[in-house]
Amino acid sequence: MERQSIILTISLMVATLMVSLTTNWVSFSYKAEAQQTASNHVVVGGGNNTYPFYGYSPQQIQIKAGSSVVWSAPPNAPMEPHTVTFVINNNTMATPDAPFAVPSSTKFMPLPPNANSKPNIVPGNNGMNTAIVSNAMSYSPSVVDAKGNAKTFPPNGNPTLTGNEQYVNSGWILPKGGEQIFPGSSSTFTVTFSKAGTYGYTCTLHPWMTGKVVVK
Ligand SMILES: [Cu+2]
Repeated sequence: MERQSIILTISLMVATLMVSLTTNWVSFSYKAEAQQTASNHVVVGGGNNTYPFYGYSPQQIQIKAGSSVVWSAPPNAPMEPHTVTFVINNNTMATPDAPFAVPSSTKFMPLPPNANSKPNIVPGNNGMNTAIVSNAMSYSPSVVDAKGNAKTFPPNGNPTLTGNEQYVNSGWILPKGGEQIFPGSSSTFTVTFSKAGTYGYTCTLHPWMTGKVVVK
């Protein structure tokens, strides 16, 4: 064999070995990552301050009827709030800010006093003014039942989704410690699914974030 072709053969062997090592390493690290999340656990958000992650991982999860899914914000993630919000009836979608009608006699007082703040009030019908305020149904753990009754509940309320609800919202989910900065928020949210079906959910703050729970 000529010297050049020997060098070429050796180079090819080294290249093949490197490709094979790299492939094994990639599949090994992928498996290691996949094993980090339990089958009923979904990570909400994450990343770092330079590259925050806007999403749920895994994006789709499959469970058995009667079991629960736990969502949580990873520790050390940016203090960026997210929600896990099931909007079964599209009319119940809650925006972060919403208009409310108040009697014209009602005055809004700034808190703290003398703060540089002013409610956004526009004239409405029938002697009512309209104030634009933050919407508790978007920020807080809340549910709209089958009859349309809306109520908020404390963080970690662990609601059960029977399939008849129109709207179920986790409220703000933040990394541990976030509840001190944003009272009423939580680092985890658990929902029990009693009935088979496919349940899509979204984040009220970032509507492009979507996930799915398949209950068999
Ligand atoms: Cu979000």
